[in-house]
Amino acid sequence: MKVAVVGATGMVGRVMIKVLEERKFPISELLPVASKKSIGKKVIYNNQPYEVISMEDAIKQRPDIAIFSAGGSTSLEFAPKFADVGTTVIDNSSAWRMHEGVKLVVPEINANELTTEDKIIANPNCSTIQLVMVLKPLHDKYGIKRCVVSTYQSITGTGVKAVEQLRNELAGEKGEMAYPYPIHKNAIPHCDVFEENGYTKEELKLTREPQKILSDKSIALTATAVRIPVVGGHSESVNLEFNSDFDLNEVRAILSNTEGVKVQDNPDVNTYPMPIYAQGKDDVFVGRIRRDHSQSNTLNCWIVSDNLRKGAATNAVQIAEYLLKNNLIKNTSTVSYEV
Ligand code: 11C
Repeated sequence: MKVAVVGATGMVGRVMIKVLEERKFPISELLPVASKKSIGKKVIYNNQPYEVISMEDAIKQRPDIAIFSAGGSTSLEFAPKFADVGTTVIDNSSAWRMHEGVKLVVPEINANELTTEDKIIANPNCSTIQLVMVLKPLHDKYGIKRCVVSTYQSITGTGVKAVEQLRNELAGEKGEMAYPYPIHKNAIPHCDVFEENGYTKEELKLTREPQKILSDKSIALTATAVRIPVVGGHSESVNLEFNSDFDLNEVRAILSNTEGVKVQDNPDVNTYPMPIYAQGKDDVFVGRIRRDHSQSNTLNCWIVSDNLRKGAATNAVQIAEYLLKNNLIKNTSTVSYEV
């Protein structure tokens, strides 16, 4: 496979190249792509340096797959151009996720929807992916009526600039601010931009994307997204109301048997998921599983995952692996995408 990684020098792009290498994705040619200021820089893949090239040069080379992590406007402009030359695009931005005709895929849940016609495939938001990995098996069993989620999100979700901001604050130095306030010793209830309805875009992703991935618009979701000074992953406090009652041990058993999910839940010995231990891992960790006694059929839990891996790079590479395994990559295109 000839694979382009668009946004190769960014925070997700670098993890993407590492995950492609770790999972031994069969790459005959790697095309690292980045913005003009990074052209000519080198990225390391399998101990070899690869020169960063421009978007135009990558399109000319008609890669089989292009994995985008370069922001929404870049994806909106360039994903259709790759699709036009027959490349299958896996896009990490929010640009295409809610487009009709673009699949929003978490491989463990809905990769079976993919066909050779899908030339732009959307990777969900990081906080959505870890949420739906837990929601899906419980929805299948008990039917989720309502989900209330509050997030505690890693600064790596914002990118290099936010990591720099925290570093500067810790060193007592001045520098560029990724957030409108200090992040050290703080919790900022503001991830992504505010919409007119008072919610942030991140909160709206968390309410809309799960319905699309689970193909069920009847699930009611509401979210509050908060940025905290943490780097290992996103954490989520989740309250789930089901259509039917459940047994706590059965819930633990269902989640323990779910591929990609690990239960860490033993309060007697202080066992629960935490971002410091989720960092660098591909699983979604769930714990603090307990009944909400304030109303019937309701459960509380705590979900943690590395937002740069399962929340971004790993999920995208798993999509690529599924396409390859099921012979769904054909380097021709009859589909056109309208922005
Ligand atoms: C965050 N979830 O942590 C975001 C980062 O829509 O893919 C990814 C933004 C997106 O702020």
